[in-house]
Amino acid sequence: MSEKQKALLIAAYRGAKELPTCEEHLEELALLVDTFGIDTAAKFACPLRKIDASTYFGKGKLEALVDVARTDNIDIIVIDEEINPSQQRNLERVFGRTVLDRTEVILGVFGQRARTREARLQIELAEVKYQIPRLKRLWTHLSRQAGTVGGGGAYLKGEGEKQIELDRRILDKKLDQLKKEIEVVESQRATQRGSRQRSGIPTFAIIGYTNAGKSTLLNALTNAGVFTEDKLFATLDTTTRRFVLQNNQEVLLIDTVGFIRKLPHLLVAAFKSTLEEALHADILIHLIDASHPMAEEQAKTTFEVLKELNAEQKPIITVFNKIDKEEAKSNAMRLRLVYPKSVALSATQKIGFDHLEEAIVQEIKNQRTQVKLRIPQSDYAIVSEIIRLGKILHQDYIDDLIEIRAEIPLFLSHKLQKYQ
Ligand SMILES: Nc1nc2c(ncn2[C@@H]2O[C@H](COP(=O)(O)OP(=O)(O)OP(=O)(O)O)[C@@H](O)[C@H]2O)c(=O)[nH]1
Ligand SMILES: [Mg+2]
Repeated sequence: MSEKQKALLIAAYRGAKELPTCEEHLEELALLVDTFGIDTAAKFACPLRKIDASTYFGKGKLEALVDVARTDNIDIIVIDEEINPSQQRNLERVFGRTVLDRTEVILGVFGQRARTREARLQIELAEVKYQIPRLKRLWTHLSRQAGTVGGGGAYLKGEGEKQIELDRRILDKKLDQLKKEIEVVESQRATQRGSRQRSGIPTFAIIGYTNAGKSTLLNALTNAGVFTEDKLFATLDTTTRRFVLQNNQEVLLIDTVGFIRKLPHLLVAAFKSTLEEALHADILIHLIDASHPMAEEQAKTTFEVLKELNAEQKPIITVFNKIDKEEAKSNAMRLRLVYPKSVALSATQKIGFDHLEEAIVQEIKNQRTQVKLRIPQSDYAIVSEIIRLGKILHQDYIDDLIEIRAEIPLFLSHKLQKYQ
């Protein structure tokens, strides 16, 4: 059995005021790295005034970091910043160790955890896209390994270039192939979604930062049996369950993949596809871990990702979770200033579920849609209900039918389906 690799985590901060945040970010990176299967041996918050074009960190700082790596017997360096391929290569040379950046770790975690075929394809696509500009680095790795076995990195320069060219062609081909496969899976899913939408049941997607408790909430409400754990990205695939409210109204709840700060652009596309389902929901339930010291930043991140996915206009129910925890009490007060209309609950203790249901019922009432109906004059009672609850935009009489175009609450449109 090989022992777990030991990592040194590095995050940068600009001014002293940023230091506490930087330390929180290192905590989160440690969780990510742990999820990936690497031990954290040391964490380093590194002051950074100016980014060095070739090695990201300046010379003086790097010397200190290399020292840490040596004395702590570090195997891998993990950097919480976006470093470009050549900086990464240069850093590996300076450290004499593998240097991973945040994107690579997140990709790795996703790769390990993706279960459905579509999620796997999306991650593979992101991986290939990540690798292409880094072929040179991969090749450096290989020659270093070869050097330790065979003697002196036996490749000639020209051969390396040729190999990179070859690899690039292989990856390009793979890229095309993956894109094609994804297209097929996506069109299949669009068909499934179509049939669900026609069923007309209001859908709610539970979204939020990773580890907020989304799956726990879905399980508590519906016995969905979704896997949950105190690590990041426990969920990568969406799960949909029926949920019957106390007033017997049926809704669909969707559990989704969690968001994270500095989500690599490469992965936004992968997210987008696994989140399609959720993005088509009528209403979003934004779950915030109110006990987390970075709850506000996490909520902000969620909105940023929503924006990137063009879904920030959806109606949102804001929910503070984990209020059973002591830390949540003081945080909740601060959060409430930012999100005055919110529901507080505990998914594990099943406290506050009534309030969530009320908010759900209210949102269903608020939902509106435009419909075109043909109603027999004998059913005139329905027309007066439409007038009472909605807004008639146009009406016409054809024989003994009334033809109406109206804006009505969504719940009513389900009731009127037979007239559409
Ligand atoms: N104390 C407390 N812990 C909770 C509560 N809700 C969830 N948790 C814990 O928080 C951790 C994460 O829960 P998950 O349901 O996996 O979180 P998630 O949002 O689905 O996370 P990802 O799928 O990774 O995005 C688990 O260890 C849960 O037991 C709560 O109300 N109170
Ligand atoms: Mg989950």
